[in-house]
Amino acid sequence: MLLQCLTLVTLGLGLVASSALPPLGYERRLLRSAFDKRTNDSTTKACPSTEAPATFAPKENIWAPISADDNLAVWNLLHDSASGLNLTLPDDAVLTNNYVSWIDTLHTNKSDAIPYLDGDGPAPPKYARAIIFEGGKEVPVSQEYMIGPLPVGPESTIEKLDYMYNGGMGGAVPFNGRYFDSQRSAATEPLIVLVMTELADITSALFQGAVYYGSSDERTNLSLTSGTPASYDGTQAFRNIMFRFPGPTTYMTPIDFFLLIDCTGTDSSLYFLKGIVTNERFFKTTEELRAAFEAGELGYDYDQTLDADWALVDYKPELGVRALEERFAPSSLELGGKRYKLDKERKYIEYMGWSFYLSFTRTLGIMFYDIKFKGERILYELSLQEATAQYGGFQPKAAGTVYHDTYYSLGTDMGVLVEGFDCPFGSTLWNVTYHEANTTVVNPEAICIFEADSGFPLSRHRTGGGDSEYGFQNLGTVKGAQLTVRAVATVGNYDYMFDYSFHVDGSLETIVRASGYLQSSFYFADQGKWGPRIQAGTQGSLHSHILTYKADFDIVNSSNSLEVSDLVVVNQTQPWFPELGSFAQMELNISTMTEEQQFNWTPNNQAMYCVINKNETNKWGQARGYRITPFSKSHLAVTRQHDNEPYANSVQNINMPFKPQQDFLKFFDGESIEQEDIVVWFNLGMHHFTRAEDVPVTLYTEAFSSITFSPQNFFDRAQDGDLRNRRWVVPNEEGELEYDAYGVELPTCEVTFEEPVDEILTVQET
Ligand SMILES: *[C@@H]1O[C@H](CO)[C@@H](O)[C@H](O)[C@H]1NC(C)=O
Ligand SMILES: *[C@@H]1O[C@H](CO)[C@@H](O)[C@H](O)[C@H]1NC(C)=O
Ligand SMILES: *[C@@H]1O[C@H](CO)[C@@H](O)[C@H](O)[C@H]1NC(C)=O
Ligand SMILES: *[C@@H]1O[C@H](CO)[C@@H](O)[C@H](O)[C@H]1NC(C)=O
Ligand SMILES: *[C@@H]1O[C@H](CO)[C@@H](O)[C@H](O)[C@H]1NC(C)=O
Ligand SMILES: *[C@@H]1O[C@H](CO)[C@@H](O)[C@H](O)[C@H]1NC(C)=O
Ligand SMILES: *[C@@H]1O[C@H](CO)[C@@H](O)[C@H](O)[C@H]1NC(C)=O
Ligand SMILES: *[C@@H]1O[C@H](CO)[C@@H](O)[C@H](O)[C@H]1NC(C)=O
Ligand SMILES: *[C@@H]1O[C@H](CO)[C@@H](O)[C@H](O)[C@H]1NC(C)=O
Ligand SMILES: *[C@@H]1O[C@H](CO)[C@@H](O)[C@H](O)[C@H]1NC(C)=O
Ligand SMILES: [Cu+2]
Repeated sequence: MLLQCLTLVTLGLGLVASSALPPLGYERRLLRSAFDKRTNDSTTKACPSTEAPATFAPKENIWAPISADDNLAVWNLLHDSASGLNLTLPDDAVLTNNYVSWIDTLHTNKSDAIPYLDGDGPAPPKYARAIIFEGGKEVPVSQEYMIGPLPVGPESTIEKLDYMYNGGMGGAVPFNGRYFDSQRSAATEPLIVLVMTELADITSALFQGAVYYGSSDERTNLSLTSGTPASYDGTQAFRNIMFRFPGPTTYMTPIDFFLLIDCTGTDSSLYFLKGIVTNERFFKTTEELRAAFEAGELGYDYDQTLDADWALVDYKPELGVRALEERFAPSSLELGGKRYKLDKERKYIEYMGWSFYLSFTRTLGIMFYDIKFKGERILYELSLQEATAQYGGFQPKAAGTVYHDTYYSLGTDMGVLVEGFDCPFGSTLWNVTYHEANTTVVNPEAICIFEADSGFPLSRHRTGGGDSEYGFQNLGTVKGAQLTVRAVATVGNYDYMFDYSFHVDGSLETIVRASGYLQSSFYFADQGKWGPRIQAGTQGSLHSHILTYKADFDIVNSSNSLEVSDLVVVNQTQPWFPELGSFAQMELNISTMTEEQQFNWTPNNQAMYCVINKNETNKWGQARGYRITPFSKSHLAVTRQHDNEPYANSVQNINMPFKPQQDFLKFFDGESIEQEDIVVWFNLGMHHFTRAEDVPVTLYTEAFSSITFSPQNFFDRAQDGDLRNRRWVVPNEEGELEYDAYGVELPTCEVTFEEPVDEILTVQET
């Protein structure tokens, strides 16, 4: 009967495969409507329900994003002439106006949140934050404000949001360091058009007829891009412009032509050309370039491809046929029904002893608060802080690029997920919402929540002996499963997949994976040290991804320490081994970190790092804690929690690397971290040694990194004894195996079709 369930699913998918363009969610609807047609007679049980059971969060979600109404009210308050901000609407704005860049949620201070969570008081007030570009000021700046309390009322104020920035200018950033928005791009366009028009005959001759007369000129068949930083300390601004062939795979079809322009200040008539790079040479002026061109010194042995489809992530039959590949791949199904509960309103989730609240901001994406296991707090907050990509190369774009994806509002790039492929069938899909000007944008189905089989048991043991032919007395095995919350942010070329997996044993895994297009460079045979050739004219540019996270541990409460258990080899003597004399043995050298610091994993993982609470011991007298276990490359830092140190980075830091608005290093001011409220900051990352297999896109199988927090003497024993999803197998007197399923049998169900199965198959083929 189970088979029928599975047959149905397979049929459903077959149907989709045969239709040209099934709408998103089609397969899910098919699955659900089929399940709904189930019968319920005495011989069958119900098929799994497709909705998660509801629960009710114990507290308000005080970290929830501000509502559409709040955003509109804040927008109107800022634009009211009484605010004194003298704002222009962004669509009408030029560099010398004041206008709103974005409005987002300002997170509640922990010192206000904890009394609410653990006490009976009212919820702390909510606030919004807004970045306003103040190009109309005497000294033009970008200034961030905090607006609240919300909802907007007579008590609400607009104040400078300075308290969380330690760079000396509070929430202000000089004009040159501010976000490079469309208004700034537009201001540089006339200079670019002037230079590129003058050089059109040269670009046309060198690059298959390609020219740039302006982004909206119909003769133009080059696209341009420039990265960050666009300033070093806010006293200057520049663009290192790279040109590419446009099209759906433009990231992979760069050409060898770069303009370096200075665009300091709000007066675009002062912007000037710093030089041109092509053919591995630097030309200070257009005249120098023209002289080299006319002397026949410029040219290539090969061209960039004009095929816009070669790197699309679609089916490429020319790669061959694999046996049985026409069959649908294995899929995870929740046969017993959903085992997690949701408070959809408050974005609160409960699963197998875990509970937590979900939050979201436009800059940081999904965030987690008040993570508890079996009723005890493990983490106050777990959130991404920054997604950095640092490039290397011999051309100005690659050599001069560091991306901070929070600058590009990474959260707004979290987009729709394809059920059954990006996330398992039956996943709960949640929308992401953020605000643009006075409107609220919904990215539908951008977060998925699912429980899946781990693919291996959580634990098992077979006790040998006994008389049966199986040769054991008993065998115990426990099913492994975890709940994952996932979102994928497509920040331009890259598709970062962020997973947070809550395991049934109380461990919590943070994983990041990267796919999407390489940011590539034009290929030169003598520049192999910055990456391999991946197409006739394309080099995959060498780069590293660094994903920084914040883990604000509260092991039971916020009096925590970081314990280091170092594996050391020590010479010792023992009276019971007189023949050995002095012999070497390993032992643990256990210490507690006393001061805030940044540190690296020890080579060969020879030290274990645990956040412990010395005031809480388990039954065996061990301090209760959570271990931090690395995978891949990651680095750590530990600081005291402060309300004015909520984030590791500022979204506008990228253009201020020499004079940061927010300097993470200043967090390390020698404060004690013993039995204090400590925050662990950690990096996940991958050095991307680019390869031909990054075409069409980087593969999630290779580009990933993760970290696990797991109980370390937090309990008195492993938290698998209370799981009934297990089998206890004992041979009986006849030598047959008897299974104890603890009442959790493989669910079975029966589905009847309104039409005979044959007819469905016919429908499928037409
Ligand atoms: C199916 O039938 C059983 C027993 O007859 C009953 O307990 C159960 O509630 C029914 N389920 C549904 C979904 O109708
Ligand atoms: C308001 O801003 C505009 C620029 O957008 C500026 O010209 C004008 O002087 C400002 N008014 C005041 C009162 O500051
Ligand atoms: C650019 O456009 C010109 C004029 O239409 C055409 O001759 C040339 O082939 C195009 N080049 C590229 C690279 O698209
Ligand atoms: C939002 O602002 C635009 C002007 O930019 C205005 O036309 C529109 O009515 C506003 N919408 C609301 C809901 O206030
Ligand atoms: C999610 O977004 C879709 C499309 O905008 C909308 O129809 C749906 O009601 C939203 N769901 C929730 C729970 O807000
Ligand atoms: C944490 O609990 C211990 C007792 O177990 C207490 O001494 C300590 O003050 C508490 N810390 C905080 C921050 O509440
Ligand atoms: C142990 O003693 C041996 C011989 O005395 C010496 O070579 C070795 O370095 C010592 N090892 C450690 C870990 O101190
Ligand atoms: C143990 O660690 C301390 C520093 O925390 C160090 O001084 C000491 O040498 C270490 N002991 C051994 C045997 O490595
Ligand atoms: C907490 O631990 C410290 C030592 O680590 C001890 O001095 C203090 O008495 C403990 N407090 C409680 C309430 O257990
Ligand atoms: C958070 O705490 C800081 C002090 O560290 C204070 O300046 C700020 O106003 C508080 N923010 C909110 C939203 O209450
Ligand atoms: Cu990469």
